[in-house]
Amino acid sequence: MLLQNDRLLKAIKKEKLDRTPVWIMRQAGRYLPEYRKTRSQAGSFMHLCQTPELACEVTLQPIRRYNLDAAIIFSDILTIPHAMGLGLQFIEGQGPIFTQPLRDAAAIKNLQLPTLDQLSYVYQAIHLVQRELNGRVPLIGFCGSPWTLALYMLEGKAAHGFPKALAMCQSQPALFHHLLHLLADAIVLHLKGQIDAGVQVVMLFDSWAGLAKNAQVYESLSLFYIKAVIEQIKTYNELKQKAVPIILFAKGGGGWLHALGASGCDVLGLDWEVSLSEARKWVGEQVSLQGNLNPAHLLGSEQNIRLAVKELLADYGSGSGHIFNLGHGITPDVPPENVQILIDSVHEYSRAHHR
Ligand code: 1CP
Repeated sequence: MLLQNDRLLKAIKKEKLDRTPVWIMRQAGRYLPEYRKTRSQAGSFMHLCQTPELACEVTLQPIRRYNLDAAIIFSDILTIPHAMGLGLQFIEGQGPIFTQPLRDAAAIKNLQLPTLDQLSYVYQAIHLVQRELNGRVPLIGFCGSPWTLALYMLEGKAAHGFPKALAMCQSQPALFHHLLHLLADAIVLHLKGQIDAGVQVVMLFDSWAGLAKNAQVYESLSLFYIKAVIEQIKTYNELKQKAVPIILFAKGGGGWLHALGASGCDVLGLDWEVSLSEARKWVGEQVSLQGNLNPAHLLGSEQNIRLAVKELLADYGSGSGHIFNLGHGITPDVPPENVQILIDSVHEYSRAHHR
């Protein structure tokens, strides 16, 4: 499919651009009234995810409203554990909960890879979105990293610090590695399914990278498996004569930039604790950078949002290789008009950095 707007792909390849591309993590979400409406019509978050027409609708909502440079398929990283039988539910005000979390060795040993069939609602949604987008902007597919998924599956829910999961990681390392290995295979399967359905970019969310206690632990428990996933996606690209690039977002991974940059990913997504100019010095030759405005800036005044955007663009400096984004997902309390201000200021101020 010929893309009318290929700024994202050009920034990934560090090709010359007119301005910096911009999209927003969790751009389809509760800050948008149209999302809240579709969400309440759907009844539950899972029904929204699993009904391709509804998932397509909410994927397109931010694209209709704003001049964004990418769409991201509406789904969740926890659909893989759900397909593996953990029973995902979203309880208002509490976030995700599994009805069958992994509580013992037997549960982990009995886990099976999901089938493509169990996740086919995601691929159907991708087909619908691509038909509607008709090349307007590229579509991003995604998965969680093995480490981040393992933490949720062992904990059973989103819990501060994931104490149960980390205790299990300490006490039964071989079993923990068995789980990570299986998850890496499941992630490869799901990313291939999304590539076959037509996404132009894939993204891996290592949202809990920062919970690894040091670089060595991160390398062996998270990055090792991420690299295996990246390697297999690259081989798949060759096999299918495609060139679907990989974005790796590692929240809290600022201490291991060098290792992240050498992971084989095409783009490194950063949270706001890292300076883009510092990151560019460390890894900027190997990869492009995505990020990393603190989402809290979107709660400020117009003047402050514009200033924050200007400063961030200046921090990256001139030339291609930067994709403007937040350093983490947009929060539900952000006024939608502030997102417009952010996008307009990226459009306005970034041109000077591409002359
Ligand atoms: O009721 C609702 O509407 C729930 C809010 C919500 C939304 C909008 C959840 C529950 N998931 C999503 C969609 C979602 N999740 C997308 C959609 C595409 C887009 O960006 O527009 C994506 C990419 C995700 C990925 C995701 N889910 C991550 C990784 C990104 C990140 O924020 O670090 C994680 C950690 C999850 C788990 C999850 N799902 C939902 C929530 C509230 C959470 C986080 C739980 C926690 O705090 O640990």
